[in-house]
Amino acid sequence: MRACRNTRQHDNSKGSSRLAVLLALSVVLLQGCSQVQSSLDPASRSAALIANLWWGMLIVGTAILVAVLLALFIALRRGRGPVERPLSARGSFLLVLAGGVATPMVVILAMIVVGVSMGREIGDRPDSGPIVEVIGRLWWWELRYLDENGDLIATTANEMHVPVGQPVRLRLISENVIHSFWVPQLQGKTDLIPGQVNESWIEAERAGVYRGQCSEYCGQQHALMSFLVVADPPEEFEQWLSRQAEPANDPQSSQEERGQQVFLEQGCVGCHAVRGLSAAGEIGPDLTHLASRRTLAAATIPNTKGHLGGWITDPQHVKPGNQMPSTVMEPGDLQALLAFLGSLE
Ligand code: HEC
Ligand SMILES: [Cu+2]
Repeated sequence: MRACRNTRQHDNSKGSSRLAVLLALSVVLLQGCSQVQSSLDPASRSAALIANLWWGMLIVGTAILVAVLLALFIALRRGRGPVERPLSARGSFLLVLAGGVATPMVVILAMIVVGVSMGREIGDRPDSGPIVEVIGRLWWWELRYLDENGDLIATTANEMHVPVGQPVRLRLISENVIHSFWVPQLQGKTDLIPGQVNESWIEAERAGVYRGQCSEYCGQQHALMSFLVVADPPEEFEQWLSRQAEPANDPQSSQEERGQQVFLEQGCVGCHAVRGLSAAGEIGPDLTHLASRRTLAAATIPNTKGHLGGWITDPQHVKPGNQMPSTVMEPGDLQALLAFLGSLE
């Protein structure tokens, strides 16, 4: 008896700890809905449509699952003993027809109608607003802002600014492999396919910083090919864009001047452009306004002096396989280079 009671108590505590684990897990999962880069925390009309579709499918799917389990349960219970009021052959046939043919058809048709009309609204691209060419590189994003005539205004990388409440047209281009542009809080995915220009658009409804991610496997650093979309009030966006269009600041101190010299002599110029300097490399990101960006190396590390120094001395440690080689230089040169790069606002 005592042994028996003991086991039961033991089982009880096991049950409640399992419940605690389940509760903790659901809290963690639900938290995922409000965190950065969540498609369930939409900040645009398109993303809200996608989130609603997701919730709708979850609710319908759950209802169907419960109904099927209930039917299974009833069938199992009836199968145990002699059936009291068996269904006629016609009755069973109608039941199978209703549950197995009619219901799935209605549900699937409804989903197709909702999905297609939603897809139309999302695919209905605006015909005005800023144009940004998004170029998928290995493994970072080049961003080229164009005016209405298609002329280049400014080039930047990994941090797209957009005006709140205004549509921005995107032209998605790749010269290497297939990438996919995805900002879950703003819009669905669109692939970047070599040899063609795909179009998409985004319109942020509230100011904020939205994280995006390449979502088509594109090689070793695919997972660290992220970016930020910063939605600013329109006036701030205009200021940002005209700043990005300007050439780089001139060095203001002898330290920055020495840093500029180091930059020119260390081979950085072979891969990086700094407008206003004789630096027009095209393999890496444009660094003209590097200091204005929040992150480095496709949203992999924050843009601080320490991280920047670590990146320049050993980029392969931060992002193994990426296309920037390590540069060995004297500490004094590195400090000067960091001062110069820090002045590129
Ligand atoms: C062989 C080409 C090459 C050389 C040389 C090179 N880089 Fe890079 N650099 C790259 C590439 C490619 C990236 C993008 C890496 C990524 O995010 O995958 C990059 C990224 C960077 C970034 C981050 C930019 C951003 O916005 O994310 C900085 C800063 C940078 N390089 C500075 C330098 C400096 C300073 C030197 C010279 C000491 C240098 N690079 C030399 C190719 C190069
Ligand atoms: Cu990619």
